[in-house]
Amino acid sequence: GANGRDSDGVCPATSTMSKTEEAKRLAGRAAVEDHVRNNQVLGIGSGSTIVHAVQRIAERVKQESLSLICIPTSFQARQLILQYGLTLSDLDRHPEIDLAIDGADEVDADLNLIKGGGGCLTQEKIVAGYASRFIVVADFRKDSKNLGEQWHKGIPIEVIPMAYVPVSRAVTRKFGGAVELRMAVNKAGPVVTDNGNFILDWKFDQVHKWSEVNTAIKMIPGVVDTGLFINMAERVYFGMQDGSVSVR
Ligand code: ABF
Repeated sequence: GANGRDSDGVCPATSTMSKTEEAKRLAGRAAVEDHVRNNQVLGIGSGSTIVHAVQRIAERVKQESLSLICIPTSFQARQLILQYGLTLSDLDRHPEIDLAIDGADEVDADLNLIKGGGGCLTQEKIVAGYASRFIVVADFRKDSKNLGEQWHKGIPIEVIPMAYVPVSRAVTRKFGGAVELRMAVNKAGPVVTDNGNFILDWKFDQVHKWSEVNTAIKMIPGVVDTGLFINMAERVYFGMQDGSVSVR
């Protein structure tokens, strides 16, 4: 998938759709069914689950002659919008979004999220932040009680490249744990975001007050944004293993 981590060890070409992929599909389609309406400005998230939502949006645009405008959260989302023939726009022309739909890496009991496993957190947070409503689509693996119980790769933090060392030190000094610079899959260099920045993955070692931690990390000079989405999601659609969709 776009994030290179959705394969479940099952090859889609040779098997039926995996349980996880089917769960993503159910969640993505259900959210579009319930919330997309004519004349909306939509925020389009990133990752592998959102692909299914975009497919359903494109079907409905055709079948119901919907008039929709799509604002991407990443280069991937932009390509997806274009590939499915949807109307691409931006926040200059549409600074108010009616509905943003996006994936997540983990969702806790209060609908706080970890995002950015795929690297697109900053634009995702901007789009979600200027949307009247923010709906998340995910498979059953993302459902969690406390952050960190399901997602073990830490909290992504987008940083200005020149500051990644002092930011790493400031985060561990204040909040403990360990910080890693995210490297490209071939280890040839760091991952570079759509905004030309680096990503730190902060592996925290205790449960924190996430709202406070998020604010404090954002205040560290050099930090662009964090993958903590606190109090932003209105509803989360989980595709379940039994083929149902659970809405929280
Ligand atoms: C992006 O893709 C990220 O914020 C999040 O990490 C991830 C979700 O992707 P997937 O749907 O592939 O799990 O939205």
